[in-house]
Amino acid sequence: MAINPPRSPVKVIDSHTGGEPTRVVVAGAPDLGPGPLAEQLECFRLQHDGFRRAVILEPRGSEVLVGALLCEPHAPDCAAGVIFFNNVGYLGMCGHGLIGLVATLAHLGRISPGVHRIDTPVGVVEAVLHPSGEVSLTNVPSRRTVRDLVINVPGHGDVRGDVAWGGNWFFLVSSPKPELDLARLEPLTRLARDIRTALNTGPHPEIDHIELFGPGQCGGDSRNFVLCPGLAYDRSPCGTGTSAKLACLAAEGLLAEGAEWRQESIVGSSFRGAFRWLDRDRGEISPTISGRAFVTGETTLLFDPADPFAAGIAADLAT
Ligand code: PYC
Repeated sequence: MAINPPRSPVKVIDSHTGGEPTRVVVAGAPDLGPGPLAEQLECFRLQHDGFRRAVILEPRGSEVLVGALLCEPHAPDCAAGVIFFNNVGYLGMCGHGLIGLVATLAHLGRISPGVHRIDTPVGVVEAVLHPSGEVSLTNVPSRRTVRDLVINVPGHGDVRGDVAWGGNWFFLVSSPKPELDLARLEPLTRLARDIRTALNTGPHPEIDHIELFGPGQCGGDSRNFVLCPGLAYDRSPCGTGTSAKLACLAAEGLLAEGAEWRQESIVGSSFRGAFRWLDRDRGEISPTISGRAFVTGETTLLFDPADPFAAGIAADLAT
């Protein structure tokens, strides 16, 4: 695996969606070829992982950032292709990141209000950029795969929840329901991390996001705390996590097709969600998530060959 940092400048545009940052690489990215996005992701992972690390890890980035590499779309009629990445690897899809990407393309004057198809490694996502700046994305088909799983989590006892796909794999915890307050980030992170370890070392190695729920506190139907793969928590309500939530609500008959669901994040930001049935028998839905992103900066990242931290700071890079 190649972990050399880039040598040339890399232009990025930063934004946040409901408080969660996205860093879109707009120039200086490696060429991943014209193949399907899943193939381009493999090329990125195997040949250019040093690029991911240098752009997203400290000291140029942080574990909170999600990166978005603009690439050649492969599916027909797409305005762009995108591969999302973070401090520990790659994401199939990213809802807040897709909204950030659309806001960034609008900021660059590359798209205007209307419908835009975006190619991702897990399928095509359709985004509507509204004249107000709000973005509604129709995510990849989502579904609940396991209902009411009970798992013993050392130090916490029995934990119950559903497994669902919303573009990433989620465990949506129904019990316990801890108090979701920003002042409690440490115990919430510990609980979610321990749940993930129990799932990953047991029956569900694929699950990389854990979603805890409580009552809405700012007018939403529900508040969540989402633990991301690299142990940061999502400041936004998590677009793929909200898609997974909609799949569970649909399967359980708790939300009608077309009805609105307001999902709040732990920082109090919110996404509006709704779904359309694709296949009731398979529990497959098409979720739509709406939110807004704001551009926060335009930066040129520089990589001095003499910089001992040009490749980023990570345990496996320590000297
Ligand atoms: O919005 O889907 C999302 C997301 C995934 C990880 C962080 N945000």
